[in-house]
Amino acid sequence: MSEVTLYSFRRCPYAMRARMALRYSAVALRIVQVSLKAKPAEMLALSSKGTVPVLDTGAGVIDESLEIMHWALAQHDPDDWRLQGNLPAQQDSAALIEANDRVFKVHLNHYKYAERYPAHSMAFYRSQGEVFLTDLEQRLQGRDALVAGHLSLADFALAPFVRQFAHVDRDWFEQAPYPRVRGWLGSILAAPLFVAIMAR
Ligand SMILES: N[C@@H](CCC(=O)N[C@@H](CS)C(=O)NCC(=O)O)C(=O)O
Repeated sequence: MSEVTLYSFRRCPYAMRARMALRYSAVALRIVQVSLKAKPAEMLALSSKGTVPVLDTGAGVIDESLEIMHWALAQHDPDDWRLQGNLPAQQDSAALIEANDRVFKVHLNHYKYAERYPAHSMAFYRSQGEVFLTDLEQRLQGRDALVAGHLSLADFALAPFVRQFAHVDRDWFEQAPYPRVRGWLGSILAAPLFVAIMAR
């Protein structure tokens, strides 16, 4: 396969998860760092909705991060991120990612930008997000991954968002009652894969 191109923004959690899957799959990749304030015309010509990440595979354009992850894993999936042959785990994974993207992400935004949502306090928005953290904490009982016995798609799809949640108030997160989530997140963020996709 010839080189594929990813339009990306370094700190965007959706772009991070796409970059992790693409790097893991070892496809030859050209990354174009875009400014969200001045998106390149070539990217908007590929996808008019104007969000990152956007992947140009040469055979088509994918402008949803989760679909980019699936595309990457279809190329190469050496550690079975797709949990092939385990349909219940695949369904659990899909539901967990959907809960992240549709519910936790909303609470994360409210918590992170609480001053823009004066209806409630920052602590209130944080407690809404903690419902999800509590689920993750329970999932990590007796294993080091969210869905299966090893890290898989959901772990990498969620980690950038949990990272953002943790970074809103690091002192709070360090003492919050989610020690397994802390350990899980810490090991993903310290691993060579994440370090590589965040390199400048
Ligand atoms: N559902 C999309 C969401 C992507 C998204 O919202 N990306 C943000 C940056 S983190 C973006 O590009 N926003 C447009 C902007 O800020 O102009 C995906 O999963 O790829």
